[in-house]
Amino acid sequence: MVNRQVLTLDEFTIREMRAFPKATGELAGLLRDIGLASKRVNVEVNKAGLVDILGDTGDVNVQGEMVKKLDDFANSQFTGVLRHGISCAGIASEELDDMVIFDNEISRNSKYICMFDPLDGSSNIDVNVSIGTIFSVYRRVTEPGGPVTINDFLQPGMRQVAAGYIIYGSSTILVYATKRGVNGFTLDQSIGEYCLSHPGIKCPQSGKIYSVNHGNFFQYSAPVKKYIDICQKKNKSNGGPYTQRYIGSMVSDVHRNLIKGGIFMYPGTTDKPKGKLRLLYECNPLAYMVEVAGGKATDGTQRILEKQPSELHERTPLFIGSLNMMAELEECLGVKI
Ligand code: AHM
Ligand code: MG
Repeated sequence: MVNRQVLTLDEFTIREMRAFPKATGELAGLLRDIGLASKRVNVEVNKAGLVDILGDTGDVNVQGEMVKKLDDFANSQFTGVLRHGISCAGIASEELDDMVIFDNEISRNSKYICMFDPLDGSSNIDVNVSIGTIFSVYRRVTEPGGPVTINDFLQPGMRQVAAGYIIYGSSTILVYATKRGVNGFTLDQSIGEYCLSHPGIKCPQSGKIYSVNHGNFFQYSAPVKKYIDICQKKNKSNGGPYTQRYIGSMVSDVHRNLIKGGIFMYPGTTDKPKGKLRLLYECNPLAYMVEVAGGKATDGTQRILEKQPSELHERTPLFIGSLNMMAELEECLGVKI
């Protein structure tokens, strides 16, 4: 039986907005636009095996990675919907070299900008493993009325107004956070609506799952190796050994750890001291969500959300998850953040 009593995403965001008498409804509109784009992507993800949308486009993106056709499709859906919406003045995407300024009357007067990774976990597209979209919303620092500038995008993560992700998995779920909390909405395919299914998500303080790419083990620093060692040891005080889970779609790994408790790590390696993940499109939004839910996110030396970005496609090491596991990690790293 489908429960028709639950709130839809729109109903929920409008109710939230009513708590702020000065709210204009722009943020609710922006979240609705993101929801709409994600439903279109969801349709394509679900039939990906049937149509010629898998595989590579033959292009290489700004990160030096092969662009998958579905990546490209997702990127154009999110960009298009936000461009034609009434709440967003410009976007930056992991798939595009530069920011896109929406140069029309309505967009110029909008107060938000949005950044996204249109399809995270692209290497999993061809093999039916969960993938997702990650997004991040900031209030612009330039005055509405004119075009956005790079300064609107290079803001520290703590200035996010909202952040979220959509996972196209065993079911499709949209989870987003504002400073008021983190809430999850499962797509009811029969009515085409996201319905509130995970209200008030809190990240458990302790967990038993650690997620890391073990293939890179010998390239990690000695303190990171030491922490992985602790994760694998029998340990009465922390319930170890922990279970290792690594999907290779960060959005799914972090979602699972957010619900069940756990830690996700993408440390720097000797080859790539800043790791692989992008600060603006991947780390900031997830760090914001996990912090609102009561967890923690650092790069091993400072809070992710306090990092001042210097370029759109900047990378950073990432450690994110349950408070007690993050504390254990910090002990190994010899820092207190
Ligand atoms: P992508 O945005 O190109 O998909 O890359 C990011 C993904 C993350 O989702 C995932 O955690 C990581 O890459 C996996 O990388 P690796 O295969 O090096 O462990
Ligand atoms: Mg990604």
